[in-house]
Amino acid sequence: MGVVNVTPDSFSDGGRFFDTTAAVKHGLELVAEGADLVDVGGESTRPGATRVDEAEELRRVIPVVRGLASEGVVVSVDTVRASVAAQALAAGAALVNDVSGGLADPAMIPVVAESGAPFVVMHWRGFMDGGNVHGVYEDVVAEVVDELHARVEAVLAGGIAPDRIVVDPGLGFSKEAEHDLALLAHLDRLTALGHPFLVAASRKRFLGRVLAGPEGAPPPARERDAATAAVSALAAQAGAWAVRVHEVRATADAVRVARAVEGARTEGNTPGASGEGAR
Ligand code: PMM
Repeated sequence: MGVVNVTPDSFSDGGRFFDTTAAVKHGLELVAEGADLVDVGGESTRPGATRVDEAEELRRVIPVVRGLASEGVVVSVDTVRASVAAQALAAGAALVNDVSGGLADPAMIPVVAESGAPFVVMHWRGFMDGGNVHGVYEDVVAEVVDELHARVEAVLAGGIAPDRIVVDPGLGFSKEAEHDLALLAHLDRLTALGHPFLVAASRKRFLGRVLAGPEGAPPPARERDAATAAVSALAAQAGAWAVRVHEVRATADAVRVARAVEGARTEGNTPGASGEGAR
């Protein structure tokens, strides 16, 4: 899953038309680099980001969704607003990615249920002025799995079919680096929920922390793509349904390698095991 963030800091030059054109072009490039779907979002959810109003989010997102869908791209819309999800689906989006798992807008689950589209349910503990609520955990893996389970129950009760649900641990959302790493170390526990899972580690703070080491300064976000691809390989090996990344090429390669290694495992390919191999 390649990311197209239609936010002023992503595509800052020129007017609105340029923004849309540049965003569509970028989405097509991500597909050419190996993305199977493109996630279009108009509201940054990063810590410190201010919320955009609904009209502005619609202006940013809908033309890009329409443009990419009309080119045959499988588009997911990254929004916590039901109205944006509904209009994006009408404009050709195939999937709704809600970082609040349906919590931010009570109209979201009915809208998605009605459409029959797949729904990404992320672990989320809420907005706070200028970011997300501070997460306190005793056992982050158990709590994230339990809270996701509760969200999945709510989503099912709201009429979204079980085979339309994807879960996501929500790396970096109300989580510190140690929490994100613990979640990545235990992705197998997510599979117990019985739904495919998505991992979105791309360029996130915890990777900056890992790369910086105990004393150093974290490298800027754009210098975290190799680290992101490493997470993509690990996530693919753990059976992820998708990885959400800004830079697709390295991740597409990482996923191919993980798949090839998995293929060698499942085919029971052990060259030389019959005694005719290397001497
Ligand atoms: N993270 C961001 C945005 N959308 N969607 C899902 N499903 N999971 C995530 O972890 C997630 C997301 C924030 O990342 P960005 O601002 O770097 O795109």
